[in-house]
Amino acid sequence: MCSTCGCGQPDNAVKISVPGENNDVIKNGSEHHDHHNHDHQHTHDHHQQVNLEMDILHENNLLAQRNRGYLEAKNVFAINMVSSPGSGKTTLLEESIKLLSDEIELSIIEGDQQSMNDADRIAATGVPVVQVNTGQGCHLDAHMVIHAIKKLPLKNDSLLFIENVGNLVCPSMFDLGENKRVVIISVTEGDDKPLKYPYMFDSSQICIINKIDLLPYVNFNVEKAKEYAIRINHHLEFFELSATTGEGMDEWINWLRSQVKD
Ligand SMILES: Nc1nc2c(ncn2[C@@H]2O[C@H](COP(=O)(O)OP(=O)(O)OP(=O)(O)O)[C@@H](O)[C@H]2O)c(=O)[nH]1
Ligand SMILES: [Mg+2]
Repeated sequence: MCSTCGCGQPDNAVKISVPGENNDVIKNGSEHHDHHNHDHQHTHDHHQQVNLEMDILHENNLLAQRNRGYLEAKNVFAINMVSSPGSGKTTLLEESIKLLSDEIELSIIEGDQQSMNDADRIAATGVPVVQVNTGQGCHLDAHMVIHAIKKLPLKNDSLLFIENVGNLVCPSMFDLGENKRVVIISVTEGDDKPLKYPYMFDSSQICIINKIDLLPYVNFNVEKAKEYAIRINHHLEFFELSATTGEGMDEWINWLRSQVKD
């Protein structure tokens, strides 16, 4: 959590950038960090820490509701993509963009601690993208998303993908105002991930098992992974796919189409 993992350090600056344009810096990512910093005593008092965590999450939830209302008014369907680093979020986005951008207006928010790498990859597809660099932060929050949305040409009746910072822990606690949270695990990570990081699976509605092209080479039991995930959250819907070979992509793309139409 923020106050214990250190991701909300007071000197942390969040950068919001569009490839090829000037960058904005927003202090701390959230106003609440500033506010709480006034009387920060560096105490390890448990109650104070719990209160701080509750305040941070409460403020985030209010801002997420504001995002949700804004997106709903524009009929924008927003997806928050969460996973550990390297499970294939950006690759899946690149491939989904190729298959969907002719029929649906798309825009992307990229979250990473540093670099414009993912935003540059998305910009190469021609779809509008904003990069949020969280600095020491290990998750996006609703306030960062408000700033990022302001930089996007967000069209009515469109689809917004938010690629969260690669991390299976902290992003689970931060509602961004999305319609659906999609957790991705790749077969190189081990099939026990749902049991070890249950909060992410509990707070998601969709689970994608990616890199199935590598199944012959790794020790990953798809049925076991699904069974573990269902133990945590029996509402989860699954897609098994390979973003690089295209296997299983049709089902995922058809699901996206159906969500935008609704
Ligand atoms: N074999 C295989 N490799 C994949 C697949 N999807 C992604 N990769 C590879 O996995 C690596 C990481 O992919 P990314 O798309 O950058 O992963 P990410 O989740 O966006 O990573 P972060 O943004 O750093 O968290 C790259 O080398 C991809 O080519 C897949 O379906 N199969
Ligand atoms: Mg990425």
